[in-house]
Parts: sequence; C-alpha cells; structure tokens
Amino acid sequence: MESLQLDLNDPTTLAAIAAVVGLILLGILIGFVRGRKKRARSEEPTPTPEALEGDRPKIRVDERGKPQPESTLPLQIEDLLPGPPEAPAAPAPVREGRVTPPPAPPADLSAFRTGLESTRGNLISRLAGVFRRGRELDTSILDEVEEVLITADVGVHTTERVLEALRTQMNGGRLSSADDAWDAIREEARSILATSGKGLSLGATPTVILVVGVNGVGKTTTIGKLASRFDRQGKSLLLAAGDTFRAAAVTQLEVWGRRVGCEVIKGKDRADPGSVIFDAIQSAKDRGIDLVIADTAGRLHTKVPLMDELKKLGRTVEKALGRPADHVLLVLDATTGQNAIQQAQLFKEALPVSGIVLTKLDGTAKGGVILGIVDQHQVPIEFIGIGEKVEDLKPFATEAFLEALFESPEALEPAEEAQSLA
Ligand SMILES: Nc1nc2c(ncn2[C@@H]2O[C@H](COP(=O)(O)OP(=O)(O)O)[C@@H](O)[C@H]2O)c(=O)[nH]1
Ligand SMILES: [Mg+2]
Repeated sequence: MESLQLDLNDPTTLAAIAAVVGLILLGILIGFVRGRKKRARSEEPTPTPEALEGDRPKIRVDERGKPQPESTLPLQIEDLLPGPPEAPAAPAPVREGRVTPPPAPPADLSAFRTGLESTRGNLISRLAGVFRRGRELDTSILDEVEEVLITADVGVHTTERVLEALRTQMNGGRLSSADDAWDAIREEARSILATSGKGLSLGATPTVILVVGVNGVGKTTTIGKLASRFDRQGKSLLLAAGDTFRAAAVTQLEVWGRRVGCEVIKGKDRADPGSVIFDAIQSAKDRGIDLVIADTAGRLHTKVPLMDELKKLGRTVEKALGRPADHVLLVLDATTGQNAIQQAQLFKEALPVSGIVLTKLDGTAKGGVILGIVDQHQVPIEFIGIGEKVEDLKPFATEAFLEALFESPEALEPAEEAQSLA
C-alpha cells in the first residue's frame, strides 16, 4: 500500500493545512459565541441582586472627597443626602425592567417610628404578647390588657375606656380573633386622638402663641423649633422673652432668635413678664408682624403664685391684642408619665389651654401617656418633640402616629416567642 507522505516544503500542502486549521478554529469560535448568547438569554428574566447592584449609579469622589455622581445616571447625590425636613421626596427613577420602589410613606412616619421605638417596646410588643395568635379570647385577657396599659402610663381613666370598648365588643360576639381585638384597641386609640393633628391656624395678624409649662419640659427649645418652622414658611416673627426669672432663660431664647434670624423682645432684668409680652404684641401690631411666640416662666406647678401669674398674663395678652391669645400651647414632658396628666389639669385651670406639645418622646417608654392626656383633658396634641435638634419637632399627625405605634401585624405573629415570654 502506498503510504501518504506530506511534503511540508510544498506550498500547496501548507496552504491546505492552514485552511483546515482555520476552519476548525472558526467552528470553535462560532460554537462559543452561540453558547454565550443562549446562557445570557436564559438568565435575563431574573437578574441577580449583584447584577442590579452593578446597574446602580456609582458615586465617585473628587479630590476634596466631595461625592460626584456619574453624569449619565439619573440619580443625583442630592437624592442620597437627607434633604430639608419638609421637602417632598423626589420620585425615585423608574426604569424599564427595574423593581418599582414602594410608595412613599406618610409624612414623618419614619421620624414617628424612631421617636416611638421605646414606647412600642413597652406597650405594643407587650400587648402583642397578650394577643398572640391562636389564643382563645376570653375575659381573662382583659386583666392582662389592663396591666399592660396601666404600666405603660396610659392612665387609669383611659385604660378603663379601652377595656370597656373591648368588653362590649366581646360580649356582643364581635371579637372572634386576636386580630379583631388588636383592631379594636387601635380603633379606640384613633377615636381618642381624632381631634388631634388638625394643625395650628394662623389666621389673625399678629397671631399670638403663649407657651406654658413647668420648668425643664422644653418650652424654650420648642419655641426655637417652632420659630424655625414658621420662618421657613415665610412668616415674620417676634419672640417674647417672658421667662424673666432667670437671665439664662432670656439668653437661651436669644440664641434661638439668632439661629433662626428673628427678633427677641426682652425686658430689663427681672422685668414683669406681662410688660414684656405686652410690648412684643404692641410692636408686632405696629410693624405688621405675622406671629408672636411668648415664652413664660415655669416654676413648680404646685406653687399657686405661678398659676396666678399665668392668669394675669392671659389678661395682659387680651388687653394688648383685643382678644385672648390665639393659642395657648402647654408643653409636657413625656418622660414624666402620669405627672404630665396632672400638670395639664393645673394649667387648664389657669388658662384656656388650646393644644399640647409633648416633648422628649424619644428615648422614653412612656409614650402611652399621650392617650391619657388627650382622653382625660380633651385637648389636642399639636406637636411632638422627638429630639433636641431643630427638625425634631413634628406636627402631630394621628394616622402616622397610629401607624408608627401599631404597625406590622407581625407584632401578633411570634406565637411561640410570645408564649415563652409570657
Ligand atoms: N431628647 C429631647 N430633649 C428635649 C426635647 N425638647 C427639649 N429637650 C431638652 O430639654 C431640656 C430643657 O429644655 P428647655 O427648653 O430649656 O425647657 P424649659 O425650661 O421648659 O424652657 C433641654 O436640654 C432641651 O434640649 C425633646 O423633644 N427631646
Ligand atoms: Mg425656658
């Protein structure tokens, strides 16, 4: 048999070998590309989180460390920084094939959540323990609810109201599950707070807000925060340094005045608070100023002279303004619990308290007191204080408050956990 010899010196043979090798390489390349395309298609509908991550805007920093956004990407760095407290949230960019973000929460909901964290732990988590899923609803449950509400500073009067509502519904056969009972409590809280959160009306000029409360509850701080809020709304303001007992109180108000950029009317050392407030109202009338916010002294509420002083101040405002103060805001410190309910009683006897500012809700587990205050005194909550910073005064919003306090049906979820804690 004649053997096949390849002559590698023959140019025709070399050309044939090169053509065969080229064809083989081309085939491998086509197969590889087809395989890649097929794999990519099968992965398309479910992009991995990492793939989505890769799609997000990258934030670069410049030489001074200032973040610089990618110019072609829709999300700007401003979107990632906390904006001014009242600014509406920028709509999140929606791109084809991307997950649509959940709807924006009601105003201040996240601030309410943070401010009510301890109260949720003390009141809501414990109530959730009582109403654990699967539990038979009988009257023994009412004793447990009572204990939780009383120890969470809701107050005897309001606790009784909530229990009565539960009892009535239970006897009428309208509570068939823990969820029903949970809803019933939430409804009762909603009806207690129904008159709150309507907002301060600033109709007349000048509108006069008298701020009262015992020492240390946060009156001056609240005035500073309010001034900043109204200033941002474009209102012209005068602050009246009506706490003339302590020079430091006047200085504290002046610091806030400088910070906000509004004038503070003060008297001479130990001046009569009435004369300071009278002057401030007169000056506001002469100059067409929108708003006067008056600070007052807060000696111990048990000393009768303070209440006499406040009654006198009320009459002075009426004389200067030609009508009573438009708003008398009573500042109460949530950390004082039941004491705050008693303070409200005394101040109401001296002045027509029109609204309540409940401060220091942050870091206290006694937030349940809010229900007791409103229920017992029938005075609406206007603002809540959830920190010391200027943006930490929030207009009270009933629905956001209830949502922050009672949210998450999972509160009722942890049946085994709750049982083991009980
Ligand atoms: N954590 C917290 N502290 C507050 C709040 N409001 C006021 N404070 C603080 O309470 C203290 C007393 O406040 P101040 O305005 O001087 O009370 P006043 O005596 O009633 O005028 C200050 O240290 C404030 O910073 C609040 O909502 N939360
Ligand atoms: Mg003060």
